[in-house]
Amino acid sequence: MMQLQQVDRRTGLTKKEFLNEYLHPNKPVVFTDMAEDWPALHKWTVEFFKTRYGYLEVPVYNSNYSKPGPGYMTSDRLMLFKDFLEATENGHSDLRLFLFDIFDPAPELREDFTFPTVMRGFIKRFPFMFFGGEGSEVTMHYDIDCANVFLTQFIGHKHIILFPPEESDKIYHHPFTVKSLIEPESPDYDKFPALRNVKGYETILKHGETIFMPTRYWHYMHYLDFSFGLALRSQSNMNTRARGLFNIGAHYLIDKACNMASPKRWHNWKEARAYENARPFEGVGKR
Ligand SMILES: O=C(O)CCC(=O)C(=O)O
Ligand SMILES: [Fe+2]
Repeated sequence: MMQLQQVDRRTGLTKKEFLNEYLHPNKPVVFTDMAEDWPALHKWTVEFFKTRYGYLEVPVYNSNYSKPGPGYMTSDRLMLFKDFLEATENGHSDLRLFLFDIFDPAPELREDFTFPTVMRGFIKRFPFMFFGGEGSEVTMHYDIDCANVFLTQFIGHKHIILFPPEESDKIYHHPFTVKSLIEPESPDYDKFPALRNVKGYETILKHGETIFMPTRYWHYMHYLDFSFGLALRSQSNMNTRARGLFNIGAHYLIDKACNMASPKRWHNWKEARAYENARPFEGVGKR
């Protein structure tokens, strides 16, 4: 059956330890204290965002984001930030704010955190925020730009499941996309037999903790409470940078265009390909 090992949790991790034990071997880790000196940790509350930035119009997403059809990979609608926060902070709303660049309209918020010093190559122009209500899910994907991600958690808890890039076939990577078909919290081994042989990681991320997800790592997130996160991204080298650009160009455009032309057929074709790629991994470990 699917094997999930707990992500290491480290306090006081030095740069040297991080490079040797995590960045170079491409292994995830939770830093318990990377953000401990950030003003953001205490300052960024729901009230703070509502009163200071409630007037912003934000593009919100719901769970149609990953389903084939007109809602595919597009934002649902615009809302006032204040209304979005009201809808999600206590309720059961599947609305999410994804890759939210609040720092464009509110550059002063950049003073409230610092970029990690454990590696170089941070893309300082694009810190992003993610917001979601209790119960909302971010389906299994990897980040199209192939960056390393340092995601710091605020307020509530998030269950995170990760798979390394070399496990892509076993989790039914949907070709021409950065998506997988599986629901990792309730794996369906009849539908996806190769899943029995997959190995990954999991953790529950808490307020103030930062998870490092190496380049091209698959990630799934389940908001156990209302929470938000700040994602800081870095590019390790020219290779991953080039790969990211290729992904954005080829995959994204082809996928969008084919979904537009014939959503059902394109979805089915990708699904068939994902099954074919997983077939070699179905046998091993079967009971
Ligand atoms: O926290 C989230 O809602 C999603 C985070 C994510 O996918 C990312 O940081 O790449
Ligand atoms: Fe992501």
